[in-house]
Amino acid sequence: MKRVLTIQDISCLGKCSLTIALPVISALGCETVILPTAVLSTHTMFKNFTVKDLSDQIEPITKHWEDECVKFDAIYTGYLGTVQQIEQMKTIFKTFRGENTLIVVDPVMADNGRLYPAFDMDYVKKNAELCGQADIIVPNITEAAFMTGMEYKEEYDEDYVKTMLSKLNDLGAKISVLTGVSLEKGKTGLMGYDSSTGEYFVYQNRRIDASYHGTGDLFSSVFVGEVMRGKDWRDAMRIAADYTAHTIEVTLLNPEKPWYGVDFEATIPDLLKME
Ligand code: PXL
Repeated sequence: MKRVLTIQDISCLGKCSLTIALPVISALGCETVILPTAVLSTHTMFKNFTVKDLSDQIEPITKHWEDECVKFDAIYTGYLGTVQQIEQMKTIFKTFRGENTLIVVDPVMADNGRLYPAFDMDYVKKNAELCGQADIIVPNITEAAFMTGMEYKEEYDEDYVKTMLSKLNDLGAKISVLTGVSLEKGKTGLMGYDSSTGEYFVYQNRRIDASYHGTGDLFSSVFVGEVMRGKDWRDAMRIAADYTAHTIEVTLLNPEKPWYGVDFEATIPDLLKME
């Protein structure tokens, strides 16, 4: 069985980061090892959330794993809290990166043209450095604009996305995938670039006019799980995009109208059948 280490916060209520990554990657048949970077009462879109930073636990926990000679097939990082934690990720990559360990960095820090609360340009710079150490990065357009210094645009053409991918590639990851890329009216999806082949990959899906928290984490978790199941990265991306869109549609039908996260629990059985 593949073993995946995922490093992100736990938002106790809110359906994002580890409360998505753990069930989803496990459902895809991987042993999922978690390293929580902080415990929050809810994600940061709620008001008055509490935060307990766990930076001081990262070193002793990983030291114990090192002593136990633990190996990982993949390491996937998501929302981190501080510049110091990004530095800690670099050490973890160095310590646990085996010949075949896939490192996926989702530089979660911004959306819709804006940084999330508590992040600044220093954090952006450090995240760009961390991306440089990954095999695959999956920023959205906002995160990529911040990391590359490009202007954030809501309307753009393929050339804008290609330039952004080329600048992302300069950060140093092997494969860069931009999420939330809309190249046709009524569609959205992704565009990726593989530096080892010079190939682009585009996938466009129906655009759903709804935005929920945690859908980026859902996308990345499915992607990591599917790659671990043996899928090519392009197929894994397509499945992750289709599944995320399907889950948003199912959530929109929920008469309780959940606002803070999607009903991925209802769609996991569908995920397991997707090809
Ligand atoms: O889904 C990304 C995410 C993860 N963790 C926390 C967040 C967010 C987005 O805002 O607040 C704590």
